[in-house]
Amino acid sequence: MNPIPVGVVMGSSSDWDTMQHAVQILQQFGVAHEARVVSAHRMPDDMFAYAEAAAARGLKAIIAGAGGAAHLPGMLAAKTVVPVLGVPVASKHLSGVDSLHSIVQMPKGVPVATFAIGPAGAANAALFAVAMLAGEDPVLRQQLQAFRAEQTEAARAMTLPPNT
Ligand code: RP5
Repeated sequence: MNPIPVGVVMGSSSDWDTMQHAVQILQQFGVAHEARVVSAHRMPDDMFAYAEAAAARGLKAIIAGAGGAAHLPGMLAAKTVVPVLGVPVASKHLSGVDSLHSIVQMPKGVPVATFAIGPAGAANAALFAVAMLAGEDPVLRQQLQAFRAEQTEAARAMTLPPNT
């Protein structure tokens, strides 16, 4: 496998609070990754270069987070056939609904797999990337199954306040 199968990119360092949750999951599963700021509207040439090189570099998935008029995931997807997993970052004025709509409403033909707004979406995008890689990696698949089993046990152990 390529030494770096997953790229995590975001439109601004201000997205890191959200996107770090994707990186944490990749670290937890021992999946090699890179994390970079690649702004669609402030670094359009860099964004195109990143997308154009992605397949040849062996990236298997690109997790892209952005907020507001969040065109980064869609524009990356327009320039590569490497699967793009989009994470809507919560924006100040519209709470990330703008980001979500910008990412999820891709016209037919150029898909972006879109996740929930905020940290849950970032973590789930990384878990999805892990699941993609696990298809050809039995050890990773076992790790993912163990992760799910832990969640199941944690939920079974949940208690409610007495007398409810
Ligand atoms: C987008 O604009 C970024 O993805 C970020 O969510 C938003 C605000 O960026 P900053 O003004 O904080 O750099 O491009």
